[in-house]
Amino acid sequence: MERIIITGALGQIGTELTLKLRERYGEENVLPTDIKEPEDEQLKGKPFEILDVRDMDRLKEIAATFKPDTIMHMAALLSATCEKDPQLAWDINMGGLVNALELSREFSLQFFTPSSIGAFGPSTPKENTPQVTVQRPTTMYGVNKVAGELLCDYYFEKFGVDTRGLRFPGLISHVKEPGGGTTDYAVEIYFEAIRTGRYTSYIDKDTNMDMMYMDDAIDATIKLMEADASRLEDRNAFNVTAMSINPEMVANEIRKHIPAFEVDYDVDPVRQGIAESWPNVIDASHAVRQWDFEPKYNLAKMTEIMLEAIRNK
Ligand code: AKB
Repeated sequence: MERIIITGALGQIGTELTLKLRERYGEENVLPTDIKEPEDEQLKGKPFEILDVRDMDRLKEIAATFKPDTIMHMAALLSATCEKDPQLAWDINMGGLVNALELSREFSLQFFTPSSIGAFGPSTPKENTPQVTVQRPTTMYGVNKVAGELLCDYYFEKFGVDTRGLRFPGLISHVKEPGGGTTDYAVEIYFEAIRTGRYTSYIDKDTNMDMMYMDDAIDATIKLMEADASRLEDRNAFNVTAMSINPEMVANEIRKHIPAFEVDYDVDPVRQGIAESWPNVIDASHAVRQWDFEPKYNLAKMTEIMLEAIRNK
């Protein structure tokens, strides 16, 4: 991995991934792309290309000029947005993925794309969800993710494309807020704790989902991409997680820093339904064994950092 194109670079993961990769591989070797111009000061005025991932001609034009050896395909709609317009979700999530994989085949690129805990469904074992298990999701996002995981395996087996990927849990960060996900509450709650001292959660207080601090997610992505290929038995869609938490647990942790913090609940049936169809805690032992996955942040450490960073904004 030396010259990297990133799709969906203005999203929650893409923004921090771009900054970290530029630091590590040099600004001239990382080309972020997205459907609109960047507004973030850290990305403005630096190399950037407008790209709708459904436009294969434009994707090829960018690759022919930039000459990458890697593509990190982050562009996708998240779970709650997908439920509002499933047709559009298929178009962007699957159309974009096929284009990025085809580009990798044609230009011999190393390839990364995230899957998600959304690739699991109500019939999946909820506790210690294994790497290989029942995957019958009931959301369009989940259908996209399962199909995507299989497609990535197919491109490796059939065409020899070096595809790699992680099943991300909810990701928590202070740099860029997510949009349209089921796990977004776990970011909003920190921002509201600082802004207003109170938060109304759309997810019920005792609904557990896997989560991870963004620094761990970015480190895991780079570690997997740089891992020795001969150690990778699973290759795509590795389960990764750092904590299994619910809104009440996050609220209690925030109260250690802001004792007057108040939380109430106005449960959204759509996002609550999605959350209940996902695992409570997944098993990340394959990632640990095959490429030394080792998250550094637990709820306490992450809460301290989130509150401090948002306060300083
Ligand atoms: C979402 O909630 O849709 C995402 C995810 C877990 O994939 N954060």
